[in-house]
Amino acid sequence: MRSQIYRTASRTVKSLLSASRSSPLLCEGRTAAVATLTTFRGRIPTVTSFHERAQYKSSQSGWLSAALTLPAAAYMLHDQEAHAAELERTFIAIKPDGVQRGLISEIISRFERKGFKLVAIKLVVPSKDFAQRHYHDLKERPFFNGLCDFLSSGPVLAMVWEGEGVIKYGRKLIGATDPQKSEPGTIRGDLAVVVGRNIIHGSDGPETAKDEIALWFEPRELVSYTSNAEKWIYGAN
Ligand code: IDP
Ligand code: MG
Repeated sequence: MRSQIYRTASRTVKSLLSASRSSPLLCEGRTAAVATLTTFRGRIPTVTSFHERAQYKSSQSGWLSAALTLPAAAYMLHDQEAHAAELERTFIAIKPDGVQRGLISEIISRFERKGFKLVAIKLVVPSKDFAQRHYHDLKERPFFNGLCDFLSSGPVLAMVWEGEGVIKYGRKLIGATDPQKSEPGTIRGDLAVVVGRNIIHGSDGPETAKDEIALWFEPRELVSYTSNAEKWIYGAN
């Protein structure tokens, strides 16, 4: 009897989750379900992006009551989705030199193979003004003008990557600013020679990650999804 209730409840939650996947109008419900699962497990709901937070807030009450009627299912289901909602995001860009040298797939594959998840990507030619906004914290440096000229000189591959510790570890994958000092095995260490052509940018902390993602992407360009590999990438024994 108990297991039958669980199966029925489980199917109901599953179908609600999959319906929300197929309809953008329902994605609000899915985010709320994720937040609800986190609540139900006795943890503080941590929903990372601001638009997810807004969605959670606007639809919280309806889903909370639904979850109360589906306790076992809500407890068991989609653990990885609850986890995914807590993961951090960073802004990574392949600069014009990396794009022109045909290093896009090489760089993406390093982040992908590590286990990080791509949640936004686009090829853009930034204006000089945009480049100046991106590098605003370097405006007093002598190379600022040349740096902004260079960033706006051709296509840049702008991306957002998601994963546990992705901001700090993304910087490790990238290597030191000056490729002469980057360790072999890092992107700059393996693929670049001088600081003025170091092929890639990565946010250097949580605040810059948030600001840079907001500068380069509209919230609707960030795609929240569960990757099949997540249950093999995350877990504790
Ligand atoms: P980061 O890219 O490793 O975060 P930052 O100090 O934020 O390094 O500098 C931004 C970019 O400015 C670097 O990636 C590099 O392209 C460029 N840059 C930094 N220092 C120099 C320099 O001394 N000469 C020329 N360009 C520089
Ligand atoms: Mg920097």
